[in-house]
Amino acid sequence: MFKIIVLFAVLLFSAYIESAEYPSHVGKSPFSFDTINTPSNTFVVSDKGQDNDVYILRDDAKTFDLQFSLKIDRYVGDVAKLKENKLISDKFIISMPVFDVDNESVLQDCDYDGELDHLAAEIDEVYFNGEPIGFLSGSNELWSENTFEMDISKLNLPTSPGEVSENLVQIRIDIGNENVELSSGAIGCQKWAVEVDYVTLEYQVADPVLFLPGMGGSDSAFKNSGYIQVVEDLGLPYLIVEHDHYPEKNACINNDAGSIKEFGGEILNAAKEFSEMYKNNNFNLIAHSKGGLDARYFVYLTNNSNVLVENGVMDGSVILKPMNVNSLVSHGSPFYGTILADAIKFDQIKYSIAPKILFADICDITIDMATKFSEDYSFPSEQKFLSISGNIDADDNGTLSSDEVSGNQVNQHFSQRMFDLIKGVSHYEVNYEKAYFQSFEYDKPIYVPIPNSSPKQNDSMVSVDSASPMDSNKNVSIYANHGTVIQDKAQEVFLNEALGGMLGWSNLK
Ligand SMILES: [Ca+2]
Ligand SMILES: [Ca+2]
Ligand SMILES: [Ca+2]
Ligand SMILES: [Ca+2]
Repeated sequence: MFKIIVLFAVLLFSAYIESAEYPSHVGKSPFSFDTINTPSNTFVVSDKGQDNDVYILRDDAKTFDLQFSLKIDRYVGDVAKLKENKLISDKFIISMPVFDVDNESVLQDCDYDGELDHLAAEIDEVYFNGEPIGFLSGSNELWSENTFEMDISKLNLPTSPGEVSENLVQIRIDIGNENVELSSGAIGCQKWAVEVDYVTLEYQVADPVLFLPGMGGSDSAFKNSGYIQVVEDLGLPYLIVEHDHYPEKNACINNDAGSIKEFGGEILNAAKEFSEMYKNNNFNLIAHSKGGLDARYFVYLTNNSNVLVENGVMDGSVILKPMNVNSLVSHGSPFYGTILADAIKFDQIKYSIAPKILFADICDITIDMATKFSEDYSFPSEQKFLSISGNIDADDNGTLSSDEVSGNQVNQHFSQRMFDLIKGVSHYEVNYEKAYFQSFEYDKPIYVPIPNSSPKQNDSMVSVDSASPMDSNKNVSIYANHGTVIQDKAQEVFLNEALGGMLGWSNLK
């Protein structure tokens, strides 16, 4: 019985080892690489190659005595643009723990002729991608960390998604004694040996962007707004996560925020597919309208289901890292719903059938549903969240001019009606009165609009309050309607916060 338990324990333990996210450290140095950082596509490690962990002398038959291959599979974007925008580190760092770099010259009879020879101290020359970059330093019989800082332009990064680039660190051992003249007239002495446990290289870069459209899921709003171009100009890879179909569940019947969960799950699938190609695990999100609610659910999924994606290669093994969201920028997102959806759901406005058919998810942004959803799936404070809200009535005169509605999804007449509704009505109360259908008695709902205590600013579809949730780190309100809330003014706010502001996209170590 005891043996069986032990066997099970061994099986469980080995299963655990196999599910590790990167190969564990092998080698004698006291500084394991994962005490510095976890291996990934930006912290690349060579630990177990044929030249790792061997204590060897110079081999005169070889140009390089030691060679370490560091592979990068991540496509970071347009490096020149990233550099210009400070979204990639200017430098990268090569590090390696090395054993026994002897600093002192010695007198020793290397050619065994009975006469001492003057031998140089240990000089081990390091090369990166064929170029000499310096010498190892350390002490007799001790491990020492060696680091070399280099310009990012020297790093071989993949130039397209799917490519794997290679970087070579090579070392020539004991070159000071390669051509030393010995007392017998012979040339060269193999005096000093050295050992390298592992080699790492580290750089920092900002994360790709997922654009999350609002209801209808079309990519056209983001494309027409110029937002895509702004991100392209930063040099970052991106994807517009379109959804070209209606939600499977009709939110107006199910009442369970099902469409938000459905589209949140679709964002996760799209993100996984993107990661497979780009080998990134972190994302920045830019959402319009209901996309902000979908984003909440996607963030919840990544934080709670440990989705592992391929994130680098290490000595031939794939490194896995959990998918994660770095930041969210929302634009006119109805986090606490919109009275417009309530009015449509309760048939309190003309033509309410059409939007219910066109957008089967409209009822998930009713005030009660969206508010409960935003509370249930609150955004973690350690992830950055910028909310941008729109106020359509730029001159505050209560009347929407053609300028104010320009770029909105609906015409001036509808914009004004929706603006007035959101401005004036807080919510609907439902009373029931007895009614008859043929001879059946039933309770007929009567919806009573309850006015706002004070007029609510809005973008004609979503109020400023609803688009400025309690759990965002910062809210900025701009003069814009629901269509233009992703245009130039919003893009300017976004850029300020991404490059040096609270979103921290350029906070590279
Ligand atoms: Ca000699
Ligand atoms: Ca040595
Ligand atoms: Ca090693
Ligand atoms: Ca006005």
